[in-house]
Amino acid sequence: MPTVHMLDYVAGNVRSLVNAIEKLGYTVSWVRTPEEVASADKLILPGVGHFGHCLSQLSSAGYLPAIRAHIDSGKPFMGICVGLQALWGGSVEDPDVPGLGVIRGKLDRFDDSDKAVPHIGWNSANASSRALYDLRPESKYYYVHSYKYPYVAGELEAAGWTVATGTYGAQNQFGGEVFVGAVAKGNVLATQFHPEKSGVAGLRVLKSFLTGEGARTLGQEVAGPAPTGGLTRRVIACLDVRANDQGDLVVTKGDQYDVREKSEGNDVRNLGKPVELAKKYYEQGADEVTFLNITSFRDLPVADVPMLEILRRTSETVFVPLTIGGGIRDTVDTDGTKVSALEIATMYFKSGADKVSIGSDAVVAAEEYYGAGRKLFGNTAIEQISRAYGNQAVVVSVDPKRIYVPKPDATRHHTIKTNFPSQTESRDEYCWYACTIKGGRETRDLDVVELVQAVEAMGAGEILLNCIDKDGTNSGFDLELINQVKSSVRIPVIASSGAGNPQHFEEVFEKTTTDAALGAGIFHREEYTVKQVKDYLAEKGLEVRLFER
Ligand code: 1PR
Repeated sequence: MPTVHMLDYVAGNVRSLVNAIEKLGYTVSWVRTPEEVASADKLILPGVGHFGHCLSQLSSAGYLPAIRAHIDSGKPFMGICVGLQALWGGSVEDPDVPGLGVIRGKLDRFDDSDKAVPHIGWNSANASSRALYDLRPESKYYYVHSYKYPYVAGELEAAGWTVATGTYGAQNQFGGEVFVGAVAKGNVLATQFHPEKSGVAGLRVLKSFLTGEGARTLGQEVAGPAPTGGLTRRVIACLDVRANDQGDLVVTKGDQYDVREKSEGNDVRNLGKPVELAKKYYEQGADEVTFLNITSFRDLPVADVPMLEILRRTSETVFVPLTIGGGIRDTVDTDGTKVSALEIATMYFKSGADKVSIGSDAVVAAEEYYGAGRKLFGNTAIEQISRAYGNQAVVVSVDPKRIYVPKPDATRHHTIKTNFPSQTESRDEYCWYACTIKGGRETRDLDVVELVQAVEAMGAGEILLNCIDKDGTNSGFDLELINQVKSSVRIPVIASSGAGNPQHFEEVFEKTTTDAALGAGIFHREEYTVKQVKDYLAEKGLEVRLFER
């Protein structure tokens, strides 16, 4: 099998990239010293996390001259995500750390005054009728980044680059920021998006690089449909996983978090096998797949080996982002060894996860944060994992439930006036959302606004917003909850719990500014496919990623 060389310096999920390359019929040979770069023909620089972290590591290990020499020699080079950013002279993310300087200028940060940052999701890479490694105007690619090179028409082109752009923020009245999604010149290709996470469209780009076809045709004029708009509405399929009474890991689904059948025997509801279902939803067009190990608070990390296996096997066939949650916290193993949340997360990233989701531990950390007068000590799971892997890799899963009060000053918590008063005699019209831990088993004196603001300060990159009252009810998302949380943070929010039909997805995207919507039972019970939901959204004029084979 032909070989491609990949730099082995990076923290994060490179397993998916290796899987994607292998699926295309190539093998990966790891480059572990600067000297080995010289023996590479095709070289890939993957990148996740901070610009400064990535460039300092490359620099201190002595890689930068070797990479420059590879590029100058005319041999194929591809940079991905921070691997693209490394081509520039620097980034405001880490102003003191220089980049490779192949392209003049400095990266800046997306403006978060009018939109969520990081920019997470499927966006265009529009090369304006020029051939650029099989990028297609109608396709969407998966991006996850806070920093970008702002596109100025003609600037990079004047230096010989062919450029593809994306636009973020165009869906609101402020207009969008146009950024560089991919650049190529001669032997060099770099993508801000992750081709290995961009489904069929991304695999085409990788193939075009590996076969050399992309370099041969670069810049030629191509006819094609008009490019579509910016960021799409993300639809996520979620799989709650736990061992059933026979000890097999199954996908289950609760009603307000109760996953046991109401019938005799009271078994754990079994809705299918995790790896098979994940593949099915990928093939239906799911934009992401999330696994939640819902009984992890009982287990030790070593007992999570089956979850690692699920991730490994899923990442061989599913080329969209994978999130894993459950049990990510500092813990002590059976033999007394301390295992940090960071170590557990690392196991998951190495097995193919792109993001980890933290539930109970985030609540405890937030309580400590407020207890210490809003001070950060750098030692929480969220801080440690986001420092090592970037904040885009850390999701906080929130399990709130409504607590009704007669008037706002009846509690110290952030209340809303609700259109759905309590069912009690008092018909209370105000409520706050209490955070819970251990899968809803314990309710804490912390409200959802306090939680999301604390975890944003700690470096979480995204909120997975469940709602115990709505979970499994098929009655639609809790729009009031989503609006309260969206107005409290700048990071993206995934709406979850209650999806029962495609109209509910349309409603949550139209009536809130949620960044993504997640469904579980609706897909597991085969009431609707992911494709049906997305086709419906498209029919209603919402931007979605089209289904590609
Ligand atoms: O606390 O860090 O160990 O993480 C545990 C994780 O497991 C948390 O993310 C928590 O949300 C989840 N979890 C724990 N118990 C349950 C349960 O159901 N008994 N599942 C549970 C939460 C939420 C979504 C669900 C949506 C949509 N499930 O995954 O799929 O509510 O459902 P729907 O579309 O069918 O309404 P830690």
